[in-house]
Amino acid sequence: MNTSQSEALFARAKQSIPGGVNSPVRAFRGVGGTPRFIARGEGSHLFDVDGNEYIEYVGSWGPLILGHRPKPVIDAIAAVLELGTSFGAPTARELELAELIIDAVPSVEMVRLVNSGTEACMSAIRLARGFTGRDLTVKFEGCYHGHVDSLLVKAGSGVATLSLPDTVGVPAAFSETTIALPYNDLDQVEEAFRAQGDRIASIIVEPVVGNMGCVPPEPGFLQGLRRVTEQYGALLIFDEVMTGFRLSRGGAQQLYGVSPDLTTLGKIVGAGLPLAAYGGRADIMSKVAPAGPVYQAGTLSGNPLAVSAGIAMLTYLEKHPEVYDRLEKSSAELAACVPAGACVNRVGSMMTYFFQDGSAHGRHVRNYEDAKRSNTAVFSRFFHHMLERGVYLPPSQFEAAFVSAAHTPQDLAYTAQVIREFAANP
Ligand code: HOZ
Repeated sequence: MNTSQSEALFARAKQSIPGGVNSPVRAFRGVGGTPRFIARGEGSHLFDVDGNEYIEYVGSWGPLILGHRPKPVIDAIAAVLELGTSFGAPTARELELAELIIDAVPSVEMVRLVNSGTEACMSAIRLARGFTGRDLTVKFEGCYHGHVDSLLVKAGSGVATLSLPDTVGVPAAFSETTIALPYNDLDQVEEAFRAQGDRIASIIVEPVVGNMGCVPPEPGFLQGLRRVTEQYGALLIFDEVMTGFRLSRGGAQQLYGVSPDLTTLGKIVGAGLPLAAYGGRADIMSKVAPAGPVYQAGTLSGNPLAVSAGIAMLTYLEKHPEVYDRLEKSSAELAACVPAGACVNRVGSMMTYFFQDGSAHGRHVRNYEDAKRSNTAVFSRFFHHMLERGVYLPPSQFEAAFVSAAHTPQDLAYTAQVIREFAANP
């Protein structure tokens, strides 16, 4: 495969952009080699600057549930371009998107639009502190809630991929407001609350983790978090940036039947444009400025292009519930094909092949400790085997792959064939 253009661009990019990329995992540090510079996307396919074509399972890290350039989204953006790109004043479209979110996500009664998942999570934990008058946040090891200072403690995603110490540049005073516990371990949550429950403002959790690879909640875990937070008067925040509108129209909270106090959304809600949101109980959201005293603002919040894309996406998903059946079927087909030396975790259209030493079968990755036991050298070889054969997966063992409604039976059959060709030989 000729990658000379990507190589030249990457060498040049490293001179002017830290590490040559605008978000760390893109640099391929977790797998080695040269990141592909992308020229364009169409449906489930990516085309790089050297003219190579890939069936892809990154989907811009989650937003592209309908694949690249779905017509309703592209048409909506094009129509708004004629009207202006930013006003810094309210628009009717923002209200329309807010109402679509409230209609779809069971626990959300009021919502505030922001620009990124990081912003949404940062704002949600601040709001929880303001509402409860407490300072501490419980998070789980290997979960990633954006690059919020206090939430980088034991973080997944790029922090896990690069094995970075998670507190460089973060004052100890910020990290000390975070209690990091193992995912899927309710006993430790109960112990933490017994010790300092009167100081804990919230638990923030990815209800299905995507940022240490895909790790599902064990039966009773999310329900347990709901019970403990209620018992101690803390808030439960579901970070549904990845799972929102993906695992069902109402997200993981609808799938598992657990109602958080606050929810953060991103990715699909903006249909591939920079848009995110946080929302939840009206009595809590009413504390956000200017309705209340918890400050949060943004020049581009509710940006017309992003909002129009979000409306088009959410309207499409509302009118086409069969998308979720299709995603389930396609994803199950793919997950049935496990590469040599790996085991698979999947919930709906989120999945990860974990390369665990020894036999694949019967192993379960249920938390960050388990995920870290993966053989990243074998994962890298698998990743490059797939890439060379034209299948583009997330370039890290600690990220979830996403199936889209644009993946065709031919895409899936080809992907399965290439997976089968991989011989682990660790
Ligand atoms: N942290 C994102 C995935 N969990 C990666 C974002 C990007 O590199 O675009």
